Amino acid sequence: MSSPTEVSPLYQVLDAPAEPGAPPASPLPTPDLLRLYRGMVRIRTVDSRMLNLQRQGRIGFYGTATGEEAAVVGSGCAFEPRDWIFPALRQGGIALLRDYPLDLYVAQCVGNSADLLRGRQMPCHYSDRRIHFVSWSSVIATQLPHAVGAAMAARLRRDPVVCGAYLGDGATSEGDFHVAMNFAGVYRAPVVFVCQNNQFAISVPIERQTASAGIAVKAAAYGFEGVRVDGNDVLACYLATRKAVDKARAGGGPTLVEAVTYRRGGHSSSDDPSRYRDERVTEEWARRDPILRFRRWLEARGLWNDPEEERFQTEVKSAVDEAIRRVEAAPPVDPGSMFEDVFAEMPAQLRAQRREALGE
Ligand SMILES: Cc1ncc(C[n+]2csc(CCOP(=O)(O)OP(=O)(O)O)c2C)c(N)n1
Repeated sequence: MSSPTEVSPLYQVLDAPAEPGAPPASPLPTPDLLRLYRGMVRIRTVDSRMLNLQRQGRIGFYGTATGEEAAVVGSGCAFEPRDWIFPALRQGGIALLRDYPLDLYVAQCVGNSADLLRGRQMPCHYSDRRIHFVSWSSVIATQLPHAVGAAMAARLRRDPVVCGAYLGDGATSEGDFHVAMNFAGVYRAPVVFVCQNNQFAISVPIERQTASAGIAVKAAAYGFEGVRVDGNDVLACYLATRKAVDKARAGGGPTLVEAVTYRRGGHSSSDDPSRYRDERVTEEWARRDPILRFRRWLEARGLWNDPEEERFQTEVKSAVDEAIRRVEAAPPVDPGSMFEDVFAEMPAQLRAQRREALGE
């Protein structure tokens, strides 16, 4: 049982000592291991390209998951396609794991007529019911009661669906976090909360965010289990979340998974973290890079090598470049479309506003 003053040990798999005399066991079949690795490389490549687009003024905003890819991809792969994901800012990589077309991912950030959301959302607010991925609202933690509500609805319909409720450490200071945790605990909702504790909420460090010993311990107050995981260990993130998802699906109620990691970049493209933190700490975390760590693990087992790496990197880079080229060739959103999609039949005053706006 975790204590409120003592941080519980991290669950780790990549660096866990092998059983004496036993051959190194693999916790997953090779295609699953490679899916995790490729998923992490893909999101790092996409993030870096999208941040460049922002710097060049081609998109307005972007938030990367750099250094947090194991938490995103490890937990994201633990849910099944029928499960619903309620992300926060840094989980766009889960949409890509669900085979979301890169064109739609890029188009959401560009916000032109190729965008499914018709340019109405900020970048990094992907949403598509076909992949069971619900846009967050920008307002921190509001997605958590939504996730619990959707999980309850699924249970009432006897639909064996689990909801993934994603949050950052800063979201734990919001009322919505506590409302969602309490409701989930009381009704044993089939939901898994995944907190990417990247140590910062913009400039506010975790020590100023909570007086408890980490985040996972908070679950105890709501009557369910919290687990503290090495968030830079993709296998630990996968296995801990998978266990929680299986438990939720079997009627065992919610779990809070805390993936302890570090936000290596700025909060978003609008932030300069060197203004408020010691970047030597960032360099230390870079040495625990989740992608390199897993690559070494795979290479030691003969499952990955330099030529494979080069081939995959080239493939992803050219796929992203192609997607950007196609999306940027699309025309802007039709201004008249801003009056659509709220009312089944447009009321008279809206029709008048539309005529005025379009000069008709
Ligand atoms: C209710 C609310 N308060 C403040 C903000 C401004 N804001 C945007 S992101 C952010 C920090 C979020 O930190 P965290 O939850 O740790 O997630 P991270 O971005 O670090 O992944 C804040 C305070 C907001 N969007 N909504």
